[in-house]
Amino acid sequence: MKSRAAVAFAPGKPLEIVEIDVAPPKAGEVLVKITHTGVCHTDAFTLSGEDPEGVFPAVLGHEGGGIVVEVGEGVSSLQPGDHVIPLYTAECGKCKFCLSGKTNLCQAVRATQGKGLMPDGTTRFSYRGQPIYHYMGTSTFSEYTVVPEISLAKIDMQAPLDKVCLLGCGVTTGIGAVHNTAKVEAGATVAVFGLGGIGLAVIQGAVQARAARIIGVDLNPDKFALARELGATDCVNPKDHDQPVQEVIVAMTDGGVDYSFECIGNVDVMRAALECCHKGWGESIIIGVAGAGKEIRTRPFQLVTGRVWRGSAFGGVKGRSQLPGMVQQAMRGEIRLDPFITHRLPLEQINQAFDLMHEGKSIRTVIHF
Ligand code: NAD
Ligand code: AHE
Ligand code: ZN
Ligand code: ZN
Repeated sequence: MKSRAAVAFAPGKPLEIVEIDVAPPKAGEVLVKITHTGVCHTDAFTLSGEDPEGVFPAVLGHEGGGIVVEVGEGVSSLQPGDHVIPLYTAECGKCKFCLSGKTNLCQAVRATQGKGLMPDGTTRFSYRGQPIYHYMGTSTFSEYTVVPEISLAKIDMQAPLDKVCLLGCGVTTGIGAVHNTAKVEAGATVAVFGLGGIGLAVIQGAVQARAARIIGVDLNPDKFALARELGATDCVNPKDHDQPVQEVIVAMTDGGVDYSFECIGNVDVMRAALECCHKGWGESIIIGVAGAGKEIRTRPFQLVTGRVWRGSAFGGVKGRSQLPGMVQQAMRGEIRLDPFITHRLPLEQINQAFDLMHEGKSIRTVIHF
């Protein structure tokens, strides 16, 4: 079938809106009509050419919501008409990772997914007879996409897809990192580096966890008002201080925070986020994605003296079993999505969504088809 899609033909170039061909779903696959998709910084990261797994031409996008159109052979858990959120972290329920009880990082389709391919090693997208790669197993920047059954969370049909699409990445990642990865407890002190969609979702999670103090850090002071509205108790702009930001936070918190979250993808900030943690127990969670060749560093003494470095992918959330419940929470108002949606644009204007992000003017732009 034909599908309107925003195609990344080459790194560093704007997306091109073209009509691509989408082949029918094969065994274990599902054809989904995407109604809405957010634009996450990770899409921009991969488009920039910094992602070691980036392959071109590709249909990017991984924060979408849509409706099942057709199921392939053997698909039993979904049928046409079901509302779904595509998952870049699948949940097969059978692999060593799924069965470990220790991680959400199902590996059932991860190897082919990282190469921009469906599990059988081929692609369902083409343009003028040439293959187009998938992205993160989701490719939500196409009106029609093909996704493995195990990479779809079935959600309440009453849920507004134009909002809950944000649970496909940003909001779930931030909230999940607080509860599943850090396990922030009531009364804790928290620092959040980067106040984009991910950092603001961390703030929301920290409020749910009843953290006593939530310190937002950003170089762009325009981000502070919404951070405060969502529950940040303090906002720090490193540019306002002569000392390194970690020293500023240690001084503000009688020795450091209990938990910090890096929501930028900057390895120098990752160091600052670790080093602003309290001696003996402070934990720093890396959420931001850093480019090819980047490495983190600190003095080992920081870890010897009890600080902990962890990472979090999709907030440690198991998508098929846990995302439907988060959608219900959003419908009950227990997870707020509206504050994240600063812009709405049609697919044809998706490049503007990337511009708004790079200019620091948006939190999330939701694209409609
Ligand atoms: P965003 O662009 O909306 O927000 C980033 C924020 O960081 C901006 O407000 C920016 O002003 C601020 N910032 C940039 N450099 C800074 C610095 N040196 N000091 C302080 N603030 C600084 O991005 P986002 O969509 O919120 O994504 C944030 C990061 O999280 C990206 O790296 C993205 O790839 C990553 N991410 C990871 C996961 C995961 O599962 N691990 C999921 C989603 C996004
Ligand atoms: N492809 C990159 C890594 C990208 C990455 O870390 N992705 C996050 C999700 S970002 C969503 O906005 C993630 O979940 N990673 C776990 C996984 O299995 O990909 C690289 O460095 O190669
Ligand atoms: Zn994302
Ligand atoms: Zn699995």
